[in-house]
Order: sequence, then structure tokens, then C-alpha cells
Amino acid sequence: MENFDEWFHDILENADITDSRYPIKGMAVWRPYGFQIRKHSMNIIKRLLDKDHDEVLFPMLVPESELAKEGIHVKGFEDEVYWVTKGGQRELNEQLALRPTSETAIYPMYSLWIRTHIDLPIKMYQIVNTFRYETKHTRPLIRVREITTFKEAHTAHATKEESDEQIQDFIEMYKEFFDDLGIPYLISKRPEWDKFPGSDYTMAFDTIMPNGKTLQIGTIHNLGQTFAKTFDITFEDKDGEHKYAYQTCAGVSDRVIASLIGIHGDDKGLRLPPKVSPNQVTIIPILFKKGKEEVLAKCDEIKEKLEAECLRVNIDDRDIRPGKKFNDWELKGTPVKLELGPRDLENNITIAMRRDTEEKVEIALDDNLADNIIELLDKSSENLSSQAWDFQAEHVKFAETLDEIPEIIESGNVAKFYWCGEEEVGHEIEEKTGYDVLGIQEEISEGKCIASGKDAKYVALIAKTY
Ligand code: PR8
Repeated sequence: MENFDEWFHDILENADITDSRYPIKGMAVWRPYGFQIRKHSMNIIKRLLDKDHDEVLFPMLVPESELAKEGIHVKGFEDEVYWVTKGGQRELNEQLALRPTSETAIYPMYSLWIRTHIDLPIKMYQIVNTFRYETKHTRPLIRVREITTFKEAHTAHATKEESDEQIQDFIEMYKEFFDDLGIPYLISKRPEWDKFPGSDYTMAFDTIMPNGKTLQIGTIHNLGQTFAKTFDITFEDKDGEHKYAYQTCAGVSDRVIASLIGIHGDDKGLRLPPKVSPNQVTIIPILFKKGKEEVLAKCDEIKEKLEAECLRVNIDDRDIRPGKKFNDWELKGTPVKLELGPRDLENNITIAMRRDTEEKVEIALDDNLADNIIELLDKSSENLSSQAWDFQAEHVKFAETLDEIPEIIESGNVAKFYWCGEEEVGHEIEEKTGYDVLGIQEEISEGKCIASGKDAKYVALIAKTY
């Protein structure tokens, strides 16, 4: 993959993921194949959220008066908001924002719903589209102006401790989610200047794309009592006192699909983890005039058997050369392809090909068929994940001096360094190197800051970011 950005652009089109020819910049169409990948990955996170969150759906429009209430928050988003100003020919009395995120839509309602400590904690989520008039270079799935699959969770708690625990719960949930997709991550606490507008602190998941740039794939924010004070979210506590709630929110977006495609893909195309692949098994019949009906009948039988084990299976019976079919499904990343011709039928076998390793194995068409295929799929998931984690491990390098940072990053890596934690020093590091401090990975009590020479407090990460 020489030029990742070009590869990524081409694969979206060639594998029928999205179509960026829609005539609004930053807004693309999900095509059927991409839509299915989106659906399967969304179902994984839905299952995780459903364990202890209630799903809700709020309106897409937010009155200006609500959006403007939380000063720091609105300042963070003011240049990114799309406004609805007219209804038909009439100017609206109050302009309405297309939600860039939904704090200001949800929290006025939380204020009505939360009365006493019995109502807490409250944990809700929605999967919606949000709109951000991004001014940085837009890229399909990575930086879009309509985020089509914004999974946002919003919680409120009686105590600060509970809200901190919720942050840990979200971290565990996102770990499980990304583990399921085989996407490696670096978790860090964002520096003060890069936290979510209005939050106390932000924890972020970043992943390293093949060109070494990091992509923020999920964020978790502790909102403290800032929004509760703005939107008057109070509750009567056990002691009879009225208190402000503590809040958190967390979100992942279409970027999940971008990382899935980018991290697992290779020169031949997608390599999809079985959990999210539209087809987990693609059967390719090798047809000759003689024996055609028998081969097709056997393909149907195999499909039925595998579907009975809840696998997603398709038969490519298009009237084209088998070689072209193999290429097409390689491009689309089906984890396992099964080849079946008249001779295989005679021998009662099929040739299975793993997309991740390109290994071929003969599998008997007997009662163990489904088990054998499931084993291949499991191995393929594990392998994609371990390859991706190995890549990450090889691409995080420790920088001993400030001068080493550009060299490390320009050769496709993320740099780790010791930092005293002071904000001005952080800015100085960013200015001198030209890269972004991702955040703090861990606290330490030894070593010296790479820039100030003072005692280091943290191991921090710096990278070229999307
Ligand atoms: C929140 N409120 O909004 P966040 N294109 C694609 N993905 C994006 C884009 C974009 N233009 N902008 C952000 N993301 C909080 C949490 C409710 C939920 C993705 O947080 O602004 C990024 O992966 O940090 C980001 O981590 C996630 O959406 C949440 O957005």
C-alpha cells in the first residue's frame, strides 16, 4: 500500500462502500455493501450499549437558545453548525441548529426527567446522524460533514465517583467493541487544550492507520457538573438537599468503518473480520456444461447447511469467468471462499480459501463441514486482530529527545515521550515539532521532560493526526 489515502479512496468506490459523487461536499451515499458492514458493526455496539443503556431518539433540530446556553460548548462548535433559518418562504422566529452532537438537545429533557436520586443514574444512547461543517479537509468516513452513524451515549449520576466509574465502564465497552473488530487502539487522556468543549476531561481511543497517521476513533468525556448547571439538571438527594448531577457522554462514528477498512485491508482489497463481513462465506461454483445442475444443487445444499449455523453465505453464480469472481470477492474481503467444481463434487470435497492468509485447504463435504468453516472463520478473526496489534506495537517508538520526534513520525510511527505535563510546554512541543500531542498514556515518577528538562509526570503520545 504505497499511498494509503489513494488506496482508501479507491477501495471505497471499488468495493461499493460509499459513493462520494453526491453533490454536497463531505456527504456521501452508503452503497449496499458498505451499508451492510455498517449495519453489522452497529449491531455489535448496540448489543454492548443495550446491556445498561436505554435507546432513545431525539429530534435533529436544536433551538438556537438551547445550543447557545452552554458558553464553552457552543464556542467549541460555533464554526461548525449548520443552521435552518427558513420554513418554506418564511424566516423562522428562531433559527434551528442541525445537531453537531446532542448534549443541548438531550439535557433540557434530562432536567425535566431527573427529580430525585431514585431517577439516577440515567443512561441513554441514540444512533443518529449529526452535522458538522468541518473546515479541515473532508474525507469520506474519516472527516465528514454529515456523520451518518453517530453512536452517542449520555449518562447522569448522583456523585462524581459514579461518573468516574462510568468513564471506566465506557473504556471497557469500547475496548470490547474494537476488540470484536480486531482494531487496535491507544488510549490516552487528551491534553486540556484538546478536550471536548465543556468537559472536565476527555479519554480518547486512537488507532494508527497504515500511513502512520492516527485516527481518533472514539471519545469519552467526563462533563462534571458544567452542563447540569447550565441546563439545571438537579435532583433531591437522600439527605433532602437539591444537588446538581454529574454527567458523562461518549461517542463513536463512521470512523469505525474507516479504521476497519484501512487497518485490515491489503493491496488486493478489503480483508473483513467475519463478524462484520456482509458474507462470511462466498461459494464460487466452477461450472461446465456437463454436471452444471449437480454442482449448483450442491452449492445450494452447502449454503443451507451453513446458514443453519447462522453463517452469512452467498453463491456467486454470475455468468462470468471464475477468475473474475475470485478477484471480486478478494476485493470485497469475504473471509472464506469455497470453490466447488464437478471434480470436487465427485470427491465430495470443497476448496476453502482464507482471505487473510490466502491459504487453501480441502474440506470434506460431510457433517463436520460447518464446524470446519467456523474454525477457519475464527482463525481468520484472530489472525487479523493479531496482525493489527503487531503493527501497532511496531509503530509506537520512544523518543529520547525532541529532535528524534520528526524522524520517528515521518517514518510512519507514533512517538512516546516523557512530559512534565505543563500546558505551555505541551504547546511548545507541538509548535517545535509540528505534530499533535495525543495525550497522556500513563503517570510516571521517574525521568525528565523531553522539552523542559523538569521531572516528568507522564508518558505522552505525539503523532501526525487525521
Ligand atoms: C462528542 N457528544 O460529540 P466528539 N467525521 C467523522 N467522525 C467524527 C467527526 C467527523 N467530522 N467528528 C467527530 N467524529 C460527544 C460524545 C456525544 C458523544 C468522531 O464527542 O466530538 C470521532 O471519532 O469527540 C470522535 O471521537 C467521535 O466522533 C465523538 O465525537
